[in-house]
Amino acid sequence: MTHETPKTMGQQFGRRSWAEPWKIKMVERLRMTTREERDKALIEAGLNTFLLKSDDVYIDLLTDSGTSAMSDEQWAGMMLGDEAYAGSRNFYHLEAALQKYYGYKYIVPTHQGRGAEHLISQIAIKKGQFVPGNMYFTTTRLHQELAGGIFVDVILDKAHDPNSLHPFKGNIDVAKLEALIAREGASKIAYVSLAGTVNMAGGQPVSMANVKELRALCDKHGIKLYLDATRMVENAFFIQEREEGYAKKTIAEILKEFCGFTDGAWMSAKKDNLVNIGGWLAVNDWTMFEELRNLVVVYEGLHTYGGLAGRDMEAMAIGIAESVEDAHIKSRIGQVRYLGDLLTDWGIPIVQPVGGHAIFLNAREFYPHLKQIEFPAQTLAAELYLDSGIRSMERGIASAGRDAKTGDHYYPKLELTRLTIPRRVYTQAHMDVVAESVKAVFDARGATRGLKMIYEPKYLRFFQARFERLIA
Ligand code: P71
Repeated sequence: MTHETPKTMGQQFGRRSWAEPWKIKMVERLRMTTREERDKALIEAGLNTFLLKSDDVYIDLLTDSGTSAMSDEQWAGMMLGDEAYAGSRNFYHLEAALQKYYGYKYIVPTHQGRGAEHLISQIAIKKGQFVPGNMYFTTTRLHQELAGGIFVDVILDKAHDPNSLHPFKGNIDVAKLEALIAREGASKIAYVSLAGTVNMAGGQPVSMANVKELRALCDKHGIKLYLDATRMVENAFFIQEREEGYAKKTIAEILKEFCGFTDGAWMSAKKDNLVNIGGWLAVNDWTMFEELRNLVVVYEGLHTYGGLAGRDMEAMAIGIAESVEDAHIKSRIGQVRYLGDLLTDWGIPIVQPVGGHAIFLNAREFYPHLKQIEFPAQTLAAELYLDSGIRSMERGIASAGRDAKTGDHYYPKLELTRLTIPRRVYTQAHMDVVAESVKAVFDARGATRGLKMIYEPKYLRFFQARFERLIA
């Protein structure tokens, strides 16, 4: 019998190991389930992972939204909530943190990202105007459409190719944007909607060079440039790593420089900002701020709380400062990459290069025998849950919805199943369990059949849609 010397992960990769820049003070126990229990739970959920009870989930990779572990300092901050209706001290802490790290002048808190999207869309879009953006995000596009806008995807073509290794696949194709402006005229453009690390493209970053070029183009035509800053801190990491001249700058410096090229931003603080609930809007223009501040009281709450408790704003202010620490972001993205490296090495098709917040399994290549209308990504999410109790999220045809005019399904090029990694929550051992489960489902792929949708809600259908297995 041969004995192999066990090796640490670092040794296997020929480098020194690194570890998370935190230690665990409190744990939340997880429940393991049997395959029979999961089979029953999955059928009850209409084969939709959004409809599973979290008690039936072992490792929850549905989303990185609101699922972060807060630090002891954030929890301490929760005790310092000033729950005054107006002028809460915590609002001023939040305002100061946003001014310091993102650099915008005026701040409006909201209950979460879509609250902010609603307000900015209502104010900045006139009916019939175009909203060019770097790929759609579900809630962002819906609010733009509800405000009468027409979303136009102007991201690089390469972003739609899961195998392209372009380092900044989130970039806007400036030629596409110029063509739109030339065709429609600048007055028909509501604003340019730029997202840092593009979620639906696989968490792909935007370069500093791209935002500079966009600034110049927008200035030339008098068009506003607004940023979806939801995962902009993660975007800053990729600039530091990949863009010339940024290796020695800190994440905080890069973040502020990037935001400085934009007119304002909206945010789902449930991601980068390390809180379980919250969002914000920030702009530099006083008139725009006045309008936002006025509308927030209609839909969210007074402009110094925007639907949040004082304690939520305090946790956010502290989370913002923690989120821009270089050690934090290195380990956060390092963990995502670790899982991606395992899967890549095993020949499992994933979106390359690995992005900031998740691994996106390429369900088209995973199940080449399934048609897109048989919901390959939804099928893969169901199979993964059944195998091991891991919950992932469909990001393909079900998420894309239907064309509002023709009523036809959108058939997105990307048909993906997302394994989203919450921040500071799971360990390397959890990632190993996830990788092995994906491999087991991959090895059994030939026998897997697709799904049909048997219930379809009108808005954001993927949340509550129900499916049935197709019988061979
Ligand atoms: C994610 C989410 C949460 C989500 C939203 C819709 C469907 C499924 C899951 C939310 C984002 C986001 C970006 C780039 C705005 C929002 C909305 N992402 N922009 O990825 O990723 O923020 O959820 O706080 O309202 O799981 P909100």
